[in-house]
Amino acid sequence: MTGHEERIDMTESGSTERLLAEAELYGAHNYEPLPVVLERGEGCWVWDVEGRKYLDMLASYSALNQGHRHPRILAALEAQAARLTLTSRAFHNDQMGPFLRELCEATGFDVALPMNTGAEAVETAIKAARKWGYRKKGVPEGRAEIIACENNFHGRTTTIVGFSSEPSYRDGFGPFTPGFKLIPYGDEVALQEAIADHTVGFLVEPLQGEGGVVVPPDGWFGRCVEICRSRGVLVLNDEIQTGLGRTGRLFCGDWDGERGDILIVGKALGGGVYPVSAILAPDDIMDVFAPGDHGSTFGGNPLGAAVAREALRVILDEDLPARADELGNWFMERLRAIDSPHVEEVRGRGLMIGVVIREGSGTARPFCESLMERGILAKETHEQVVRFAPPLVVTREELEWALPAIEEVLRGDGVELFESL
Ligand code: PXG
Repeated sequence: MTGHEERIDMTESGSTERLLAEAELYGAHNYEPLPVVLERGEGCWVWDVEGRKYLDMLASYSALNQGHRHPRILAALEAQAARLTLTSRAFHNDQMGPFLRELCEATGFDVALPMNTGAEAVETAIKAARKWGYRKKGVPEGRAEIIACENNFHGRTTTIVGFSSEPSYRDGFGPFTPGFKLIPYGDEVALQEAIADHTVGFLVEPLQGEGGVVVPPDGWFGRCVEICRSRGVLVLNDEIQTGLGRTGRLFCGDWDGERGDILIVGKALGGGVYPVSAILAPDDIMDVFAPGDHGSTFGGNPLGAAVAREALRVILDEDLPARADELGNWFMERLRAIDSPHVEEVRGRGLMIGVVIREGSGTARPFCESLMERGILAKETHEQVVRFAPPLVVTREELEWALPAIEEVLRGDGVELFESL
C-alpha cells in the first residue's frame, strides 16, 4: 500500500482521467505531457483510450520515422523474440555481427559500437574522443577538452547536462564533469578560436532539434568539419534526432557532404519499438577501445539487433529520406503561406519543421493543446516553437488533411487560448 489509492477513483480503470491521475500520483514529475492517453498506433496515427484518433506529428522525437508498428519491423521483433532475446556481451549472438556490418555499409564507416539509448551513445563518443586524444593525439592525461555548442541537446546523463546551456537541465545536478567548452551554434569563427592544443573533439548536432529546430547557416557543418580536420580535432556528429532520413537526407550532414569522424545514431535505429543506438567510426579511432574499457548489458542484444536491421532496411527500401525531402519542402511552403499574426517564422529541413510563435502571442503550449483538440499531436519545444515532425511514412493526403486545422490554430481563429492572452 502506498497510501495513494484513496486519491484516485478506482472504479474508472481505463478512463483518461484515471490514467492521468495514476501517472500524476505514482510517477515522478519530470515531464509535462499533453493530457492525452494513447493506447494504439498504426503508421502515422494513434488512438487514445476514449477511441479518439490523432495524427502523430511528433513521431516520438523522430524515433518513429518508420511509423507506428511497421509490419516488417514488428515481424522482425516477433521472429527474434521467438528465438533469442539477450546474451549479454559475454557471448556472441547471431544478429549483432550482421547488424553492425549492415550499419557500417549503410553509413560508410569501418566499425560500430552498439548501445541502447542516445545519451549512452553520446557518452560512448565522448569516451572514444578522449581516449583517442590521449593515445593518438598525445594530449596529456586528464587534459582532453571537447567543444560543444550553446543550446545543445545531447541527453540527460550528469556528464552531458554538465555542458548544457539550459539551466533547467543542469540546476541541482552538479558537480559536473570538467573538460567541455561551449561556442555559439552556427559560428565557425568561434570554433576556430575555441580550438586549443588539448581539444580532442567537437560535439555537434548538424541541426538542433530540442534547441528549437535551429537550422545553422548553409554549409556551416561542412566548414566545421574542414576546420576540425585541419586542426586535428574529431567531429562527433550527433545525428540521433536528425539522422536516418528525418531532414531529407539519410544524415543531415549529407547536406554538406560530411558525416563527421564519429557518427552517433539512435532513436529511429530502433524502429520505434526498441531502444538501439550506436557510434560509428573509422578503425583508427575505434581501435582505442580494448576489452573491458566500455560496454553495456543490453548493447548489441539479438532482439535489438534484429529490430535495427529491419528498421534500417525499411528506411532504405522505402526511400524515406527522399519522402522527407519532398513532403518537407511542400509542407513547409504550405505552413509559410499561413497568414498569422502569431507566427514569427517557419524553419526546418525535410520533415523536421519548427513554427516559431511570436513572444507577444504567448508560448507554443496552448497552440499544441488546441491542435490536440483537433486531432493533431505536436509538442512544443523551447517554449516558443511548435514542432511538426511526423513519421516519414506520412502521405501528402494525410498532411493535407491536417493543414486546415493547423491553419485555424496558428491563426488563432476561435481558439479559446487567445482570450487569456
Ligand atoms: N542527442 C540528440 C540530438 C537528441 O535529440 C539525445 C541525444 C538523447 O537520446 P536519449 O535516447 O538518451 O533520449 C537526444 C534525445 C527527453 C527528450 O524526453 C529527448 C530528446 C528529444 C525530446 C525529448 O529527454 N532527444
